[in-house]
Amino acid sequence: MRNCPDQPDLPAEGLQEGLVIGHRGKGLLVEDKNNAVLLCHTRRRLGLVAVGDKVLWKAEAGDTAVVEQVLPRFSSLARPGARDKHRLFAANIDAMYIVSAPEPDPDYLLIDQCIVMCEQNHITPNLILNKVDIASKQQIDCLNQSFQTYENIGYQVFKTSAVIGQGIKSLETALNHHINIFTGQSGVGKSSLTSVLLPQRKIRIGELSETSGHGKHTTTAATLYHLPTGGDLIDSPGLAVFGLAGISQQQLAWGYREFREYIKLCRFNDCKHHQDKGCAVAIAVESGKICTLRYQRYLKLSKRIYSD
Ligand SMILES: Nc1nc2c(ncn2[C@@H]2O[C@H](COP(=O)(O)OP(=O)(O)OP(=O)(O)O)[C@@H](O)[C@H]2O)c(=O)[nH]1
Ligand SMILES: [Mg+2]
Ligand SMILES: [Zn+2]
Repeated sequence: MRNCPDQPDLPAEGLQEGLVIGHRGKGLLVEDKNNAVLLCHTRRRLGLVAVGDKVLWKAEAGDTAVVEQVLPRFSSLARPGARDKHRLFAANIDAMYIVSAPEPDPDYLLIDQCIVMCEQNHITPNLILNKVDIASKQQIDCLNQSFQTYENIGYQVFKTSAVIGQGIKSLETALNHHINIFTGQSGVGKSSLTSVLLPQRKIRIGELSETSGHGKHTTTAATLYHLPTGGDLIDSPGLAVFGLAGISQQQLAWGYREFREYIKLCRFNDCKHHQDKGCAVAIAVESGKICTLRYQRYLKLSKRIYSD
């Protein structure tokens, strides 16, 4: 049964609100109002659905349930998929925590891509440097310097260890009452941190491959958990590249927040901030007001995505 057009806010008969907390094969795990989890299938016409989506579902004959409608989202994250189709990654998130570790080596290009996607989608990006327990003094000095760049432009950095519990309290406080997602490379400890924050849940954690030091993609699908202190946390599979699904050159530059005050001073409106004449961003880099490494990564992404 359809909604009555005069009462668009009332769900049609038999429809109930639910929250998508995970995927199972082609089905969706939907939590109902009483926190019971149902396995639902979806209508073909439904379009993209992601973890974090609020949906309307209804029971069907024979103990099955179907998702009929996706409710409007306040934010969404997409990744490029096969044949240029975007894959929805998560919905209704307000904060992202990009997790890195001393091992595997941090991928700053990936961090920057995640930040750009957040800036574009009104999601607050934060950084976590996990596994501080295994870093040597020399490694820590070097990592501190790299992460300081992000703190200098206003992003919060949490230094944690899922093994010895360092930094977990302040992370927990920051996550409180928000809808958060952990992203980052495979093997950095997203699921381990999730597990420490949700001690009552059993979450699969991977072993680092001894030869490469890289993870093995232990987490294969995003899952939403309710935090005991309030708010939600989505643990997601490891990323190699985030991709910048559907964003323009201007949006990419805007996603580098420290460029913004200079972008408006560039001589040309359509400045790409490469080697353009009168580019205020490039001048700010030369005079040390913008971190050269961040700028170089911007150039790399920009040329990769928009090479004419
Ligand atoms: N020493 C140390 N090891 C850690 C820490 N956090 C995680 N690990 C280890 O790192 C490995 C990978 O941890 P996971 O939590 O599975 O990593 P992940 O980011 O969820 O990986 P994917 O699911 O593949 O994306 C496991 O062997 C963990 O025990 C930490 O703080 N310190
Ligand atoms: Mg994992
Ligand atoms: Zn410019």
